[in-house]
Amino acid sequence: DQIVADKRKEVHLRKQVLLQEYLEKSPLFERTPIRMADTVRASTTGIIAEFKRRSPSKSVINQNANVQDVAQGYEEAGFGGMSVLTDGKYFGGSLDDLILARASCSLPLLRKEFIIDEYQILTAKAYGADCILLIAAVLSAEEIKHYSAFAGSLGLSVLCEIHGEDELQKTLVETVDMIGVNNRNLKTFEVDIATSKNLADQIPKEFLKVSESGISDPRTIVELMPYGFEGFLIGECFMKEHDPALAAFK
Ligand code: IGP
Repeated sequence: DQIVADKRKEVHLRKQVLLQEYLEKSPLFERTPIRMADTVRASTTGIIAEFKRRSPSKSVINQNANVQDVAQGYEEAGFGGMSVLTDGKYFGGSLDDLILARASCSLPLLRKEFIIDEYQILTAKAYGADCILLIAAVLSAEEIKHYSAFAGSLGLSVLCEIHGEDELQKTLVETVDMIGVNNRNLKTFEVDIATSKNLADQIPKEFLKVSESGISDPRTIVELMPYGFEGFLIGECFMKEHDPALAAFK
């Protein structure tokens, strides 16, 4: 048993080294990632705007939007960052969207993905991401520690997403930069801004606080600011419009 367990670890590591050697040849691997927490703080609104074609909760949001136009629009609107869904099956995204966004704007990019392996962190970097998402609901404390440290070793920032108090404890590691409170319950899809308000004062100051999902009114941002939130992740509100780039200016 021990031999096989050790062999599994060894093979996993060798695969990773091989992949890293291969991906390191991609020109984007050389690029120094932007620290998203810094640009979010420096922006006037703190908005991280998302590119999302579909979602399990809403099905189709926008099937025709062009990621390059949207990336340019988000940058011109002065946002603090852009989030790009790369899951194909449930969100209609891809790594192509990420690399096209990278080519079209200079905002820091968050690879919005369900990360369960180092492979996805390496590809995030190779396709131009600056930041990765770790979802506490689907990862153990050990995994969060391990994946955030690995991302950090590549120069990538880490946004760790929580929905409840129980998940918060798992995310309190040095290699996590930002903590995002998801106002949407991933099981019931119900959205409640009170989720952010209730968790806010339990998040230590060293993390940039982000409120995620269900924000469609500037008044919600103003309402959340006194709770210490500096970042606001907004998708549908822009993407549901025919021209999300234009919607970003409203
Ligand atoms: C954006 P909204 O309600 O503005 O479209 O939400 C973002 O928070 C949401 O897409 C999201 C998400 C996620 C998507 C939050 N956490 C995890 C996929 C996976």
